[in-house]
Amino acid sequence: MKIQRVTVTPIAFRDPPLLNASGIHEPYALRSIIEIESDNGYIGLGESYGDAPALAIQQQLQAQLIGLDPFNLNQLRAIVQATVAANGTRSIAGAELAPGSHASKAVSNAYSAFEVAFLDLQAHALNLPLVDLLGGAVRDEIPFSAYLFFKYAQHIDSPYKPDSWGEALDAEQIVGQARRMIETYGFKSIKLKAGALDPEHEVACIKALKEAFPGYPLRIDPNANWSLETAVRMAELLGDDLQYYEDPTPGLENMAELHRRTGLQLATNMVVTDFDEFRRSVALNSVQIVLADHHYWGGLRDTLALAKMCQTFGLGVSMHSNSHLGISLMAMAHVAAAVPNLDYACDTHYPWQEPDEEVVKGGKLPIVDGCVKITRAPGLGLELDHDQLGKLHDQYLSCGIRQRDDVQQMRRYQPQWQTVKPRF
Ligand code: GKR
Ligand code: MG
Repeated sequence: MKIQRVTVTPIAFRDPPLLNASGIHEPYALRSIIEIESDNGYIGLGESYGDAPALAIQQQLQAQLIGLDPFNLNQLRAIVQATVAANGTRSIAGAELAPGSHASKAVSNAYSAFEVAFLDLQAHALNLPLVDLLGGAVRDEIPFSAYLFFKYAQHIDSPYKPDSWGEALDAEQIVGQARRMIETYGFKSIKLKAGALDPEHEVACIKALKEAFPGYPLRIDPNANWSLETAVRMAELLGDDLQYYEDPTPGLENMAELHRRTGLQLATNMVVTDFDEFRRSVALNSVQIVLADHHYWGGLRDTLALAKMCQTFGLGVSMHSNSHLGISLMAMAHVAAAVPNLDYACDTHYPWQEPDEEVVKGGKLPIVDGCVKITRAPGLGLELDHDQLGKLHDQYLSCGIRQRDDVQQMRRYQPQWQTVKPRF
């Protein structure tokens, strides 16, 4: 079996005005959709970062993959490494909240983008679900958490009508957002994206969530926007309210010190983002839970390797997300299905994407009782809707955004906005 067609299509979809440590989401989020076809007619799908640097590498790789055996993942990796090396690396300002766009992750994110499509193609050819190529499913229902954001009601100079979620800035609005997420999707745990407003206010919102949803595991994620002292102070206020404390403060050393001082379980998608950081984190005991993300950890098989390392060193494992569509969700679900030590519900931004903006046939994938179910259908079990793909590609062409920039977007609201880390 040989690869005879590779298509990389950048798309843009509507994204709500969600607040975070850097600033605010732009009106459109970018992704790339990858289609690989074999000479015997099978198709494999992938979804990855659509930001300009990531996209440029994916597009450079397209032609080089023609003629390759889709089972030869080592050759794929070698081609990706050689292509990235030939390009040199550029450091990208402000990419820390979209780690896949960071220059240091160029190989792992480009490899991952195609690895998922290669595995999907392999699984189609073998008439097996993709998870069977990852060792088989230890579960077929993968739990996700309700991922809450502070948000404005609409984007400044919005190019489209406001989303249906409305403003969420105070505790009552955040509880309302959680209630709608839980009623619609059945989530059993809650994560609050923090680092955007005053820390005491964000902690008060956690308290309100605790009161409104007794027994629900809670997490707060300020994306390293709190100093060590602020993180310690907030830990005192939080007491034992949290299931885990996600990236409150920057750096492996600060996280280690915070754990020493508070004893709280710390999780991260910021200080452990590759195997070298993993090694340093273990030496310092910086984090107790690693949030994996196959998009920048080097694909589904490297995510399994990460999970194994977590098990070896007694760390918990779960999953991080960025704004994404259904191919990514299903890839996350298949790898999560194969991780025996998946200890926590995974993150997903999926509820924030609009129902008319999915690129897979059948529209948005269901999340029921807080879980995504994987089936015995071949591969990821998905097919592309080419009309939808074309529509979202046109939107990419017309939206003008080529690289996520939450800082610049925030300057449209507050012209003096600076990148200060930590801000609080
Ligand atoms: O979408 O604003 C966002 C998040 O802050 C995202 O960029 C983070 O990468 O969800 C992520 C996280 O858990 O840190
Ligand atoms: Mg995080």
